[in-house]
Amino acid sequence: MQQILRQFRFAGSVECCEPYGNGHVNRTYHVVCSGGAEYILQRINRVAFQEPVELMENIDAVTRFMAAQHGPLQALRFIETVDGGILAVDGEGEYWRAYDFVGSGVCLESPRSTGDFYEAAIAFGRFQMALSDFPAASLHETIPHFHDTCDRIRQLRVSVAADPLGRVDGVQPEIAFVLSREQELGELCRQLSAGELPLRVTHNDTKLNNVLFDERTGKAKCVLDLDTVMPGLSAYDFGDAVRFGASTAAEDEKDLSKVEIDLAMYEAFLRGYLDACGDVLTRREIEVLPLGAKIMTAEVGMRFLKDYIDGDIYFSIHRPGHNLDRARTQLKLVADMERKWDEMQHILREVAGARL
Ligand code: ADP
Ligand code: GN1
Ligand code: MG
Repeated sequence: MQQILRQFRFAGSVECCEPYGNGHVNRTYHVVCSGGAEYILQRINRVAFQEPVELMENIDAVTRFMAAQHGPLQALRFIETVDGGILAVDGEGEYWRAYDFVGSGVCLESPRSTGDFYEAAIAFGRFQMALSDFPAASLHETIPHFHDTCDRIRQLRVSVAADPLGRVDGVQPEIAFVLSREQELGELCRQLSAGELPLRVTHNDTKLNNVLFDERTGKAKCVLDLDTVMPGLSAYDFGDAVRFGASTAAEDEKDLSKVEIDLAMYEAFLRGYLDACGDVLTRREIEVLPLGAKIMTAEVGMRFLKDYIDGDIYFSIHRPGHNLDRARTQLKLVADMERKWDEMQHILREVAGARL
């Protein structure tokens, strides 16, 4: 670790460097220096991100673009390395980066109130608006086919066929749940390829803990975790946020009876998202927002399931069966959305009003 810490131009000598946050993909540390300067240091996950240089080019360009706008969201800022770059490589060939620590802030694992979730929606909606003129063609695809749900189903089938650890027998109901919905889960891919939905520059990983709230005002202050900023659909950002933040239980809850979609949270996010970016969304984009919630939830469910079958290669796990527990909560949420589908549509019509 010392070897990595020495490679960044931190203000002062490093006094403390400790694991930080609840991300599933990168390895994150909080660094405190003499004099009080604080940083986030991250080891980039090479299973997820095969082209770290391109990944960093994306984030660097996006954060600079946002900083130049002086908008309400604070832009992340990379710390330079001693040789003037933004990436450091350790003795094992792992890639590291550092950011200014955004202070006086808090990341939430679940909204404390509908007000929190409304604020998160404002942040992701504003984030999308801030990037509406960003040159999308200059962005690298950091994870090819990231939200291509049809391809995710194909990948699940490949893992099921390979069954490297003999885990498939134990997850037949979960596999059947996904495959029996294949047609509907492919709906956003189909509408995108048919040109019925516009590609925008989206965040693509809109978990609540990727927003930092100002501790004092309770307003969203900064959007974090820009690894997957790429051309995408508004329904991806809306849907992924709802699947995480509008669940009544944690993403890895073992007791599935506790897992439901909270319609008050869904409504709060819908209001915030439309307040922030509703004026630019097409009618069709607004119509498919509930479908986005269902498809993104099923998609993450099948990704957790695939990773469980593969032997827990992609997502960090903290206990045996962790990815299976996560997969099950997501599929339970999908089932609950199906039960509440008419209400979800009704809330959409109420909130969107004349926009539909
Ligand atoms: P992962 O891709 O693994 O989810 P993130 O970039 O989301 O990694 O970082 C993990 C956590 O670290 C975030 O949820 C947040 O709590 C914290 N974090 C990340 N960047 C910053 C930052 N610049 N300032 C303050 N906290 C941060
Ligand atoms: C990962 O990196 P993190 O923890 O914010 C994943 C998302 C999943 C999420 C599930 C790059 O998000 O796609 O929805 O876990 N990020 C990547 O919790 O794969
Ligand atoms: Mg994250």
